[in-house]
Amino acid sequence: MFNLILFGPPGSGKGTQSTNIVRNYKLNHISTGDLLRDEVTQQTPLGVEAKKYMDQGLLVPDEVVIGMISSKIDENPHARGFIFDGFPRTRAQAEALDKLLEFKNTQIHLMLSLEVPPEELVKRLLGRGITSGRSDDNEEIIAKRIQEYHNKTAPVAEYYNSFSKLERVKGDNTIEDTFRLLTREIDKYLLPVE
Ligand code: B4P
Repeated sequence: MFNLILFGPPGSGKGTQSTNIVRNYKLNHISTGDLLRDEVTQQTPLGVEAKKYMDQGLLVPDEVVIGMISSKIDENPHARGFIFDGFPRTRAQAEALDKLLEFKNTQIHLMLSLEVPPEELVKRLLGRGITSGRSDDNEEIIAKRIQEYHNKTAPVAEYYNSFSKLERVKGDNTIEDTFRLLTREIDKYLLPVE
């Protein structure tokens, strides 16, 4: 099993690149953003609670997100591996993920961090907001999300760096060029599936 974290600030292209990586390597995709938005759409109790945080650009509480991840891993016992997109976003989430994987006799093998300048992030997210209908893709909430990222999420990269699992990848090229840089790192661990 090969387990990858795709990391980076809001709008860095985690969701975009995950789609390409899943196609190439046949990993199971776990996006906490997508899972939470599904819960919101279905108006489940978890979704109603999560929406309060998401609409303000704040992180959803750790225990909510960790519970969701745990059941997704359990649903796919024969996966070739997982790509975690937008998770972990706090040190507590990272430690919980490590414990969950250890329990299954596996681990995180690699964290790829997409590096994109702040002005490009804002431009992309405002662009997406025009068509996505996402209530968090507006100027005020984008600023809040980037601030949350710097306060709570950026330290997670240092956590994995301390285990020599972090690789930083330039994320402000075209989607195709960024994908090539990512595959160069993944290919060191896993062959693409034809
Ligand atoms: P997410 O759904 O994870 O979304 P994101 O960080 O905003 O975007 P991403 O980096 O995936 O960017 P994308 O590829 O779409 O989080 C949303 C919210 O959910 C959070 O704010 C939080 O409230 C909550 N949440 C999620 N996970 C959580 C967790 N673990 N703990 C607590 N709360 C959690 O790209 C953005 C745009 O850029 C797109 O329009 C795309 O087309 C464009 N783009 C991408 N790459 C490009 C490139 N190379 N060039 C030009 N444009 C590009």
